[in-house]
Amino acid sequence: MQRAVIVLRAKNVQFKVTYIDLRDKPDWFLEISPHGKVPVLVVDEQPLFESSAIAEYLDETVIPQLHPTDPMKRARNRAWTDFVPDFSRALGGVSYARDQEAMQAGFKLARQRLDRLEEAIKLERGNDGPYFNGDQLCLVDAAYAPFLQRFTIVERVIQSGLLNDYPLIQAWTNALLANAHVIGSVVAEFEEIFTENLKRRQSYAGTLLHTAPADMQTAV
Ligand SMILES: N[C@@H](CCC(=O)N[C@@H](CS)C(=O)NCC(=O)O)C(=O)O
Repeated sequence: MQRAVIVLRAKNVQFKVTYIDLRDKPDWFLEISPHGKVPVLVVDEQPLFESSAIAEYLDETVIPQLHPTDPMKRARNRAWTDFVPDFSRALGGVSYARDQEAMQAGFKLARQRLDRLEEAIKLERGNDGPYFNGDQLCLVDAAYAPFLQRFTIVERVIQSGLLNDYPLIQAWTNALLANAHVIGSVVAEFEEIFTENLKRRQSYAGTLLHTAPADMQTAV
């Protein structure tokens, strides 16, 4: 969902967001979302699902092109975008670990995935960034931003210093979180909603949080 919004914003497309309560999905949504998942992009009454398919469709139909123009570079960008589910699951293993022991195991896997990504940035980029390909936000950036943003919130709570060993990813994360399209891709109270979710999911990180408003639900 957030990836699609970042891409729509980066392309200056007019759009309307409808948030779905994923614990109580409306019938109209289930009719247009084959797997009952967000995001769904409706274009001229035709629904499109899957973040990557939506991002690719937007990149083919609306300027500015966010993928690199060189076919080899573009393919490698797609390959690194395909790494996002593995990467986000690993960070989730830290964020949603139920206790300290599980969190330690989470760090181990997260480090393996962060090693891969840090190396990729080093090899792929050949410039100072700060984004994945250089000084312009691209589709790979839009794919990783939501997970790096969530992990940054978790990190403020757990203060593990995990990203200190990954200077390229840390600098990339800082640039993404300062980007107006990324900032505007979530609701203003996103951090409260996300931290409330950490608590609701009984994560160890959630237990480190103190007071927070009750009964908030995420729709992102
Ligand atoms: N591969 C899909 C994954 C989408 C996905 O897992 N969406 C989650 C929220 S981030 C969802 O809608 N979950 C609701 C459910 O599975 O019932 C994509 O990238 O679009």
